[in-house]
Amino acid sequence: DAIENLVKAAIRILSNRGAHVLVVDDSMTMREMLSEQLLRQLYRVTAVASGEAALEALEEDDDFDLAVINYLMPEMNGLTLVEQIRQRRDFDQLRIIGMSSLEDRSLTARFLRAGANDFLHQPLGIEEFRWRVAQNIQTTNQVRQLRELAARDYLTGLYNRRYFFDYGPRRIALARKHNQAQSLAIVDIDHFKRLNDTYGHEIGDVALKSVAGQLADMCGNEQLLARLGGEEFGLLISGRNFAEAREFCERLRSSIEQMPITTADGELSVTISIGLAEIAPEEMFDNYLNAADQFLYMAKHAGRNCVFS
Ligand code: GH3
Ligand code: MG
Ligand code: MG
Ligand code: MG
Repeated sequence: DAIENLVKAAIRILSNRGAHVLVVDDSMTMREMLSEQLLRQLYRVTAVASGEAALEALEEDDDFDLAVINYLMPEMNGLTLVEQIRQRRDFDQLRIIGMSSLEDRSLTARFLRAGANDFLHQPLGIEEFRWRVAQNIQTTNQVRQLRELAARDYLTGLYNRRYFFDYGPRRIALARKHNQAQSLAIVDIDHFKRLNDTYGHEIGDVALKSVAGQLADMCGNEQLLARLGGEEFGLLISGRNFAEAREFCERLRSSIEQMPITTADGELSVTISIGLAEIAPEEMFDNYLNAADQFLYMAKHAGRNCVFS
């Protein structure tokens, strides 16, 4: 018994790293049975007794991968709950498995139509349950991985151009709603062609990665930083007024200038130029980019290693 408890505790600790499953069933016996089974599979489990509680749990926590939902429940039934959830989370954000002990074979189709990915008739075959859960979670993970891959630049690990153009306008709209000041910067490494010509492309890549890493460290998660192409980066700065954004760009510039880049050929350093445009209300994303680009052009003509706005 002691050993079994120890094993259970260990499983619980380990399970904190696994996928997160929401169990919705008004029967406590079922909740316990399903939870135990899921914990054995090393998932994290949140079990609730009603549709209302399920919606609350989803509201609080956006890291759920799968919901297992019973049909017959006193207040809100499972079908309605699935419809409600689908208004908030789409197929690749959250998988849903419906289940019921009713004989009614039409439930499968009704659950699928409402937005469930799968349906199981009770009494459950435990092996079947395990595999359905595992496969649904595997699918969410794969979709997530693909999304992440599609959003990232291979060389630097930063977000890529596609993500910047997809997500940038949405971020601007969101910050506008919250009345947050925003600006857009384009950062470009100076004389990068010369560096490549002098030291070779491989060392050029090392320098590019170092600059990207330093920019990412300084920008943190609040700013949207992406590699737009070549040695050029886009940076959406939110929550700083224009003077603060300019100071921030100046800090970026100076930190890159002072950063030693270690390569197989010894240490070297690079500089960056930055064009910065303030984002006024009601204007289009492309216009800011053009404005920032023109400032960048001026910075280059002014002798590089400077910020223009
Ligand atoms: P400026 O100061 O005016 O920006 O000059 P520059 O040489 O940096 O600009 P230019 O646009 O003339 O050249 C950019 C160079 O960046 C050309 C290309 O060889 C290099 N480059 C673009 N992408 C990569 C990359 O992924 N790796 C390496 N090593 N070099 C790259
Ligand atoms: Mg250039
Ligand atoms: Mg350049
Ligand atoms: Mg360039």
